[in-house]
Amino acid sequence: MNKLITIERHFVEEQKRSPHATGELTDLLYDVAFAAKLVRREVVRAGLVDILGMAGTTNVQGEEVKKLDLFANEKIISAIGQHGRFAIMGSEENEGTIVPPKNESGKYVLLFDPLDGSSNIDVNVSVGTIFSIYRLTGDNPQKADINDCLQKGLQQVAAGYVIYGSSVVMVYSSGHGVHGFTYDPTIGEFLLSHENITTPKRGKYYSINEGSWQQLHDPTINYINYLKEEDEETGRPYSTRYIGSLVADFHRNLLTGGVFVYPATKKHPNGKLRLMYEANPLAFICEQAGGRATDGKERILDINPTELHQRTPLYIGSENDVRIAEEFEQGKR
Ligand code: P6P
Repeated sequence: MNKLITIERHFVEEQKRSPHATGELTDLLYDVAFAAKLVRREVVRAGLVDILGMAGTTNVQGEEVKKLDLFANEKIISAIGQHGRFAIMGSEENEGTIVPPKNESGKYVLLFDPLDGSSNIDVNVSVGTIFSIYRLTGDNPQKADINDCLQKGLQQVAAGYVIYGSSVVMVYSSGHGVHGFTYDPTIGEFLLSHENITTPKRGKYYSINEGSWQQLHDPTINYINYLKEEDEETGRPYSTRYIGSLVADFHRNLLTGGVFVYPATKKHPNGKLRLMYEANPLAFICEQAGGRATDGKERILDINPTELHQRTPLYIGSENDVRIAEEFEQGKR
């Protein structure tokens, strides 16, 4: 019988790898896992209670916000902020930074997308929470400000996501590999189900919104056409898989191999996805699993952020596939 390892037990074991660890990061990850359980409880019953539908407001991206987005956002801020372990937070749903309700000793920064892909909630398609943890740049939590949030992705100390799908899985890395935990509602625990996830060097799926074909620039068109060509030696044509929920598309490609592409388009000249809330945490996970993530020219984790909600083109997944995509984007193919 497989050992039943809860995510909390795993956090503690991971902490033992760092002899100087104070346990504070472990506590933060506890809080994130707890918040994920609260969000899961509502997401899985969304069809049963009047929590669906437009909340009538729009978020900073100008997108309609559904009630579940608001709920997830509020739960994460309150469930995590109450322990005073984070000095400052940023949410994809909030324009500015958030100083947690209780900010005493926190030396960490939390950035999160509370419920990505929320336009899929009403049709029971997987959605996800994405999170990213950095250390404060200074040593005084009271002086934490937006500059503590605008750090390069390679400064992350931990990152992960929760996918609310046919099962609820939390995937995280604190720099020692990528590990997945499946929620068991009978005991209310996330149990280790995917230890040391490594992503195949080359996949068989590509994920892009083909409906944007007229919006694409030539290098991207050339790349997608390359993937559609018949070539047995390189496993082409690839199959297209596009759910329209980043966490779901990323998670499938992480496990099976493949490449997700949301490029710069005529409509989104800097891409649509957010650097700090989506690209950086997933790039951290992807690289820890042996994959690659770039904006077509630069490694995502090396991008120097200038704005909290800045967008970036994103090519992420199997290393060889992303490298080929880069060659097309850079005109080398
Ligand atoms: P499009 C969902 O709104 C989201 O932010 C991601 O989860 C998803 O990958 C992307 O946008 C889908 O965008 O333009 O293809 O509908």
